[in-house]
Amino acid sequence: SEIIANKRFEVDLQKQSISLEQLQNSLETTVKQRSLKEALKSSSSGIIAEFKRRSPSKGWIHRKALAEDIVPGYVNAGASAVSILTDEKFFGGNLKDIKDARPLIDIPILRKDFIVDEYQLYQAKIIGADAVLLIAAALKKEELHALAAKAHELGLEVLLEIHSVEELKYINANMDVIGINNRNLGTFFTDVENSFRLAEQLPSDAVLVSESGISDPATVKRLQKAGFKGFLIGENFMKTDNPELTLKSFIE
Ligand code: IGP
Repeated sequence: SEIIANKRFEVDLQKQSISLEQLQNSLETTVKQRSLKEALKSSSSGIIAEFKRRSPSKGWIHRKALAEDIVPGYVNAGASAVSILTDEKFFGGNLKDIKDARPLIDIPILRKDFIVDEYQLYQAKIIGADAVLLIAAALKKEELHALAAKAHELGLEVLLEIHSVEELKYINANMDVIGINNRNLGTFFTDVENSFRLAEQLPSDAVLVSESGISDPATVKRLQKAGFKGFLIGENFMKTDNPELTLKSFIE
């Protein structure tokens, strides 16, 4: 798609100012790792609260939001992990958003972006992310599997995003968490039933996350009953005046 083509172009540009080798050399050897998978398996809220300024479907949601203001509130309210969009062109994010949030919180951070190159895995590690999203719809199976192996080598967990039965073949032992996206990538329309439908096809020991369009606590409860351990929620927090309070209302 357009987003993926743009991402490949962007990464090629970034390599011209900082080479892959330079990134590799700036990796620190002793970095604390926080497990997204374990955070979701423990009896916590399971909510992965997303920091997202804009989206292609909604336009600006919260244009001036700062990660350092919002993310600690998510933790206070009981999030199990946070997801931070780092794509600039389509989502108004930045690597700096994770860099700024990292020292303020001690729960797993997911780098949410369109990962197409191992270069971005090094970036993720350097800015302090604990996990990365790999999107089946964006990559060939072999490409995705190579990126997942590299992510593990760097000490990053992998959240594999699927949205249809055809993508079940992407699952292998390197996928720590499986996310089912409720958003139709063609129409941007969200339908939570997609999670229920696909969950039935997944191995019972998979740690499942339902992604997108979750708008009320009752839906979280229904998903929980169907075996979901994680709930990735962005817009419904970011669009309110007080994302922390909104998240709280989902947990109590
Ligand atoms: C969050 P929502 O509808 O709660 O804002 O959705 C998250 O699932 C969504 O941002 C997302 C996404 C993605 C964004 C899911 N997969 C891939 C960018 C790329």
